Amino acid sequence: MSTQTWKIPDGFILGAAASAWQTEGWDGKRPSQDSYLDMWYKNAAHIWHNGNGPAVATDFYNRYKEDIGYMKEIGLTHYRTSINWSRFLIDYETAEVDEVYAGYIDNVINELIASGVEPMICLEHYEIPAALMEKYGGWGSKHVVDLYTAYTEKVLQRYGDRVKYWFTFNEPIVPQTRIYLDAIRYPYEQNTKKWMQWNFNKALATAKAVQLFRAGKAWLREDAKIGVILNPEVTYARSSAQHDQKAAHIYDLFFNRVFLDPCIKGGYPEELMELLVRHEIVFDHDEDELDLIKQHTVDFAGINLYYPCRVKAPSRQWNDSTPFHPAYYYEHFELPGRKMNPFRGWEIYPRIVYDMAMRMKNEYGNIEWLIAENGMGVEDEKRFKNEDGIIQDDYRIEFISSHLAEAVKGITDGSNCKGYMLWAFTDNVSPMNAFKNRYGLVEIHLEQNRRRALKKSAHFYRQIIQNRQFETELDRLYK
Ligand code: BGP
Repeated sequence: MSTQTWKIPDGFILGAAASAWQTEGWDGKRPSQDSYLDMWYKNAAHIWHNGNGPAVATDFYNRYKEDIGYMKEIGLTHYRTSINWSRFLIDYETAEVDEVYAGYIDNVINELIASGVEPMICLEHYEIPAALMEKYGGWGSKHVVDLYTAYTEKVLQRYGDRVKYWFTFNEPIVPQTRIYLDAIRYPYEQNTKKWMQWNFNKALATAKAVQLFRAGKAWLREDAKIGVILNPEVTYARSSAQHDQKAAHIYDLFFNRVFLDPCIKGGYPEELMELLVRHEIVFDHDEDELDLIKQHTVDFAGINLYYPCRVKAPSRQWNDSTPFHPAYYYEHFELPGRKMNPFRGWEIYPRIVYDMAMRMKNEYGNIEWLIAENGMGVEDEKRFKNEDGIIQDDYRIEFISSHLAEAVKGITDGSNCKGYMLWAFTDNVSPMNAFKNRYGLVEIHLEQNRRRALKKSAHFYRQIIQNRQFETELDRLYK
């Protein structure tokens, strides 16, 4: 079989990602420090795979030195995780810091740097304090935006001297889409207007964090940058027909441009605003807030890319008594013959990376960006073990190489893509699918006290990082 060799540009980041709540576990956490995720898990543990959840997770809180040792062994250039807002503070109103947890974050950052792995820190990966959900309705409240800004200030003051890459949120659209659009997460309320308010308030919180960042340069490394991690779904219409194109266009406005535009361009698309007016879901805002968003766009963007989104014009009748949902304008479409990851139910289509690269170049001012997550979750990986007990995850190796190849193509064609972060470094806890689909370069043995073991993909990743090149099989490329 013929192969193609891909060269990785100098300075290109090759790292891995995770988050606080998906790895740390609750050891040492005070009873008053539940996050939204902790509250959801406590209220509905029965829907979490085999009852696993954030309570122990990977026990990174106690085992970070061991894990960072593996990062060093693999040679990761960067590791991205989050700070758990709900644990970082003792009092969310006064932003009083929990010195024990803050000391642990100090240790993690220092250990990473000492191991030659550059930390990237995200300020919110769904870890809003449960108390703020209960008291103020979470991100629906402008007061919560201010509390987040006060938390951000404490974090930047404390770690700004050592961390170059900062992110305001990971996938800010996701919690409210699951909670208020689809109503599949606690507290199970379908409310499209609240969904839109959360979207706006998180864009506003990003702008406020950027404002603080620019004003607080004294605490920061000279080369520090602040960005946001978004998960725009690369959206393809079923056909070239106008009705299908319209479905894709509107999907893109509601689910992608709703964050891409305010965070990168500083404002909302007019067409989106018209749709919000038409369906009576305009968010509560004033001119000063819009101006703040306009003046404080991010330095760079993290983009999480897993699967393509395919849509077609809706064929069903909308029931008049059903409140508005963007699905009024589209239906999902399954491409016949598509390649699937059946465990996660996501189509595999590496071309999304190239198409996103071109979009960032052509529509978003060729802003600096990186693939902040990409990876493949597979169930029951034990069946792929060889006689030495090492998981032979060739499917993951193929997944990584085919997506990375599309990134290299995008760079060749002028996109400002600066790196690739694999999801995830170790197996970890997914929302509800906790430890079901395994994503890691490093296996976590749940039955053996969470013992760690490198998978075949970890060795492959180490080689890519060392050699700065890799190969793909030509006939597997996506045209
Ligand atoms: C992203 C999240 C991650 C991670 C990943 C894999 O959306 O940022 O936190 O969970 O998806 O998805 P899942 O865990 O649902 O399989």
